[in-house]
Amino acid sequence: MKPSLIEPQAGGLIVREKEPLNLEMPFGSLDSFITPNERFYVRCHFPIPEIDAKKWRLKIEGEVNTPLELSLDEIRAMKTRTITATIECAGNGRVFLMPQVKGDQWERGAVGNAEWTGIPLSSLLERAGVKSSACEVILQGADQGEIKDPPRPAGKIHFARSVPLGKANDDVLLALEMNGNKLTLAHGFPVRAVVPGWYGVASIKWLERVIVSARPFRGHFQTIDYSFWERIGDLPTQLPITEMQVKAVIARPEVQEVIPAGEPYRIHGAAWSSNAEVTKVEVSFDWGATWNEAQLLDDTAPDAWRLWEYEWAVPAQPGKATLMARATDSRGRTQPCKRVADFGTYMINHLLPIDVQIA
Ligand SMILES: Nc1nc2c(c(=O)[nH]1)N[C@H]1C(S)=C(S)[C@@H](COP(=O)(O)O)O[C@H]1N2
Ligand SMILES: [Mo]
Repeated sequence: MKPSLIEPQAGGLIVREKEPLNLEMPFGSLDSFITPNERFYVRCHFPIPEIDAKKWRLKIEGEVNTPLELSLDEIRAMKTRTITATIECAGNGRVFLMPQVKGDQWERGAVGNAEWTGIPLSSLLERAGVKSSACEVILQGADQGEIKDPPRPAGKIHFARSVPLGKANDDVLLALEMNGNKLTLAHGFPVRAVVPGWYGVASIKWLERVIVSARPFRGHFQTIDYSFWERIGDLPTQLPITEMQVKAVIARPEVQEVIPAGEPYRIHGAAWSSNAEVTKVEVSFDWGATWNEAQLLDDTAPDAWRLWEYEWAVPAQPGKATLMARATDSRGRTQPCKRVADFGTYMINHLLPIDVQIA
């Protein structure tokens, strides 16, 4: 059966953009550790490419001893692995930035957690034989388009990102399946990369080329776009966006939800980080003056989010309340109170107040 585009829309996703297709999960509907495929957000920069699975080939080239060209059947015949990984778009939460910035106005739902089955990138690299001159692995998608705003390269470009050779060999997966089903077109059929712990931008969909490079790649989607500033002393230095920042997001209540006074209410959500475990989620009702520890729920996996809940004794007095959640991870990182200005329009993990009505 041909993978369809209908599937993601069937899950009641919010349409942020039709062309290119950008769909968001209504995060208030979070009710399971694994995000069902039809509720997993979709982020595309260019039109979804038409791919003929029979003609499709994955090329591995560059600093390798034996360049390869593999058919889908050849890839499917290789030894697979299944991992659970959370992918968040680096622009998730952008609607909360003040003043408003350019880009898709994602709320809370440009994030999902799935079980991915595929071939470790390391096994392809091993087959091709990486030369000692190699430092990075560039992943190229089949999709292409023109960049609208300068500075921009001339003509159409492919969507592409690089990962350092160490990360490529460590845990990058070339996924064929998402939650036990063949990838849908929107999620990158026939093969997509999954780069655990990194923002979604690195998880290249419709993968068609793997280029092993002897020098760092400075492509559009990791310099002009999808980059941030880090300071060396006072001096800002530009870096590509890679690891996800620690973050807890409240699924329910929703902003302006009306909550019955004097009854218990289950506040719940998800929390994730990168290359670390979420060790604590806390909830505050007084703008962060005091914090109450939430309960982390059962399901865990190294690169997956953690669901959490907190039973709130809702005041008997009607009125307004403001809720905030914050996560801490095993690397000792926690969320900043205020927006980090050097993060630009990405990596939005400062504390977000959720105003509700008690009635
Ligand atoms: N080829 C290609 N890969 C891509 C993109 C894209 O536009 N083209 N978008 C990236 C971004 S920014 C994100 S957040 C994830 C989203 O993956 P999803 O659509 O499966 O949720 O795909 C990444 N991989
Ligand atoms: Mo993204």
